[in-house]
Amino acid sequence: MTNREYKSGFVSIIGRPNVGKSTFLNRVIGQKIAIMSDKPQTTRNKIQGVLTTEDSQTIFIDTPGIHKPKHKLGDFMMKVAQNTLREVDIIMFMINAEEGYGRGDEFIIEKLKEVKTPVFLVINKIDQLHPDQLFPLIEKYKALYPFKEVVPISALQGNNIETLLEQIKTYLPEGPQYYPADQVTDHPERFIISELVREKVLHLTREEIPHSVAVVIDAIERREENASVYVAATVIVERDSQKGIVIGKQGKMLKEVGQRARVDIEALLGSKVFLELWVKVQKDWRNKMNQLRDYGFRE
Ligand code: GDP
Ligand code: K
Ligand code: MG
Repeated sequence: MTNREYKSGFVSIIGRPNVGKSTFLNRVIGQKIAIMSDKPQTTRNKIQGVLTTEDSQTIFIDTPGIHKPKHKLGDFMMKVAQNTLREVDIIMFMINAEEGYGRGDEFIIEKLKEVKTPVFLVINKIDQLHPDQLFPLIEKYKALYPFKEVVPISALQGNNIETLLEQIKTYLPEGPQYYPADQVTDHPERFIISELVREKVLHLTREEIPHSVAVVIDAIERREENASVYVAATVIVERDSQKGIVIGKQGKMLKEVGQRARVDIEALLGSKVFLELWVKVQKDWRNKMNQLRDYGFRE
């Protein structure tokens, strides 16, 4: 494997609920799912899976706000969604062959018109369709948007998946292998939650806290008794003076950070959230994190 020929990049899978996004990912990735990234373009996005082959690595990412219209998502999430669509290498727009065009699709196609990223139309569940019905469906969608590729698949039965992966590869730029081939996921929401808290700290403290501030999620626990989620997080700064700023007078700043972050986390999880925040000074935090990462530690 020469580095020169290696291809890698990011693919955002969007589509209405139940079109088969998870089924597709499970088929393609199986257990080999990763969730953490240092790459600026993927922060604030949930990494759903990393597919590593001899000559390519495809990182599938979730785009909050595009396929979750049920939740009332804040400006932040919508901004995230739009930026994501701009920054990925390929957008996979998945539809359900059985259902045809629907209102959720209309919303998504409007968003697609605002970006230049190549878009694939992936028609899933073709096992449920008579072949005669496929062509009119393709024509219908082609009239709505200039898709770069149209690929009918069955994520459940595995039909045409290899073709789709080959097509994806042809659109990926040359690039490095970002992730070790064997990384597995832990809690998929962890990373977004830490970024939501971090964003509030940066926003509310303005320029006083450097961007290197880190947020580590200590716990995410579902509490069945009151249908809520308990989240504990630690804001890690590098100096005592920064700790004072983040906590604020009589804890006012930290309280404000917590309140704002909680609202966004509730929108993200679609559930009531209790958020507990701590602040810790840890000198040389960044270097230590980098060392830990070499051993496979994930934030
Ligand atoms: P998501 O909400 O987009 O992630 O959709 P899921 O992957 O959870 O799939 C929703 C339902 O569609 C599940 O019951 C899947 O088993 C089913 N499904 C997914 N792909 C296919 C397919 O190719 N054919 C058929 N017949 N069912 C599928
Ligand atoms: K890239
Ligand atoms: Mg799903």
